[in-house]
Amino acid sequence: MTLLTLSALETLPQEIERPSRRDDIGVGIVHFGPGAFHRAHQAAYIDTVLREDPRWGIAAVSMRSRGTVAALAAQDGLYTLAVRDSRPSLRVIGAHCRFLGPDAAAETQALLADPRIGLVTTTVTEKGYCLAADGTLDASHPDIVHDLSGADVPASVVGWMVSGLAARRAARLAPFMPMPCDNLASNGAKLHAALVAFARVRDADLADWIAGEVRVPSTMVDSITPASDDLLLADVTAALGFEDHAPVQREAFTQWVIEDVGRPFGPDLAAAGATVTYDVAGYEKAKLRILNGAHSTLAYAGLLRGHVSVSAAMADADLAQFVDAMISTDIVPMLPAVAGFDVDAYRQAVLARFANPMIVHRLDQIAQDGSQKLPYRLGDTLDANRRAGRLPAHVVAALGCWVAFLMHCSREGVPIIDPAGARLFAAAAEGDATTVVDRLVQLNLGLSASIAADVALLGALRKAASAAFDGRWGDVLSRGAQSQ
Ligand code: CS2
Repeated sequence: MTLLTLSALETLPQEIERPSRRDDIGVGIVHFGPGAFHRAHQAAYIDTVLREDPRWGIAAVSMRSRGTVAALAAQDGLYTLAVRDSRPSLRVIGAHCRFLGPDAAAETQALLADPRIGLVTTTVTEKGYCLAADGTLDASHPDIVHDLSGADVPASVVGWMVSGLAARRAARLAPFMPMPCDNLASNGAKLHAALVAFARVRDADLADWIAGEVRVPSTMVDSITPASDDLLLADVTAALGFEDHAPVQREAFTQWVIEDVGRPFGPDLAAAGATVTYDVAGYEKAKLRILNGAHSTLAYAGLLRGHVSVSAAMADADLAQFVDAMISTDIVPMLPAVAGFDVDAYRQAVLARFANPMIVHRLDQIAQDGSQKLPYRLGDTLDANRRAGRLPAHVVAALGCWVAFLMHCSREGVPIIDPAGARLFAAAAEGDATTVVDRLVQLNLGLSASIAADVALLGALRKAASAAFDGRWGDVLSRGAQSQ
């Protein structure tokens, strides 16, 4: 079958939305990490922007493998976005116009130095920012050590950005605006601080320039995007009549909240549906703690209870009730109020989104990288509760499920997909749940080292992990009754 390329656009079935692709599209954005989430989310907004303003085409940079960029390049950057909802739809996106793999370092460097590039966005997952547990640059991270040793081609996104900013400064050009699009609280402030810290090791003047001249907005990104699978490929190919090797799928709901940093972002993202606001922190916290916190909880508890997908876990009434209670009892009371944001409506909407039967979002996808995700998703809620003198029993139970999940993986020989996977595997291999909790706390892995001094919390965590590991579900899921 013929591949989806520009020449296919005219013959696509009528009902498939297509890009208003013009020959004059220029590259205005460099994006690191063109995985499914980026293609389903930011790229769809940019595709809308390009209808009005052709300057903001995306150069997709993949630092590790050529797979995705090669597939996109072969299709003239076109791919299908399948919206899986009660009213499913297909849209061909055409927002990308350059495709740079690990073999294209010189081109990437040249693009970052090019003043036409206004925005450098990233979706490299939480671990991709090379941050330590306290959210600052991890100077001992192998990629940072590599980049700071003066290697020609950076391995980290922080290294890439600093090298691009250095080139801008050397040429007396304005900096580009870095824009992180991953699920980290205060992602803009964290990336900014990491860029400054990285530059400081090499060149104090450059560090000062980045501190003073470069603005990094924080963003909240949201749209449930299950990994692309064979079924999607087959569905899309059948509907298009063309072969597409880079399709993505997501729910209809999509949200992009961007911090207003007092400078234009370049593309008019607000006109394309993004929210630009001074108060991104409120949205960010609500999303990370409610949606992502509940997601991770469903992932670990759901996998332990034999479920495969989020919607299947939501069909487990005890689990669904537990997660709902966790949001209301432990999470919402610790959220700052955001003007015009109805948190209860948000809670209900999130739970309804999870139950969407059209989306098969695998729990094992969400369960990955727990040591990186949990501090933002559940840890911040835990801390806020402790500061308020409360013991958030549901959150403790959810963390106990993570520990039990690690113990099962380790004892059944199932690899733990996490940057700290080998250490987690070793920590969970032997001993009872109490011992494993204590080890993780000591290692500051997923569970904060500060818990060691919090006797009540440590005791509750040990109990929760034991109950979850033993499968005493009555105890795990009724934790709410003990909330204080
Ligand atoms: C999920 C998120 O994989 C995960 O960890 O919790 O990717 C989630 O689907 C998105 O943040 C939704 O916007």
